[in-house]
Amino acid sequence: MSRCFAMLKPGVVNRRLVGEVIERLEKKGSKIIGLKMVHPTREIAEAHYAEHKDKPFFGELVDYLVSGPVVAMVLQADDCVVITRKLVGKTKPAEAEPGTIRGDYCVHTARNIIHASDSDESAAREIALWFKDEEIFDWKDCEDGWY
Ligand code: FUP
Repeated sequence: MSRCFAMLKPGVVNRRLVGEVIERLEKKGSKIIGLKMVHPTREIAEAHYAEHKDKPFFGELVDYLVSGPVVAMVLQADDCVVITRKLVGKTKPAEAEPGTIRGDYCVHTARNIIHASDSDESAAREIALWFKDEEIFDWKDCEDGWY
């Protein structure tokens, strides 16, 4: 079992797409073990995207993330990072295949509606950044085996 951090960016909340996007992740069979709405501080937004701090789009990216509440979650499944990234699609909406979340719901890279960890190491770092241990619930999965 591995874990992936995913975050619906402020545009998803604004466009009333929270349920629809979560439904896609949940129906795949990943287990939601953490879920909360949070209005990110600039500090957490900058820490989250620290790897991009020297990129020209960093300022805009952080401004977007702090512009309203996000929905943060922790997913768990076999190969959870790979599964989640496939559902999310490529970073640039123009390259994201129809049927993926980014392929279906956005046109601007800077507003690409969802974040998902790109490796197990990033997932561990991001989960620790956004969630306290007591906010994660590894509940007994009665459906385990059916997915
Ligand atoms: P991803 O892991 O798919 O979210 O992609 P990156 O880590 O490369 O990018 C993080 C965020 O930076 C993207 F979600 C959107 C933003 N970005 C831009 O605004 N312009 C770019 O050219 C690349 C990324």
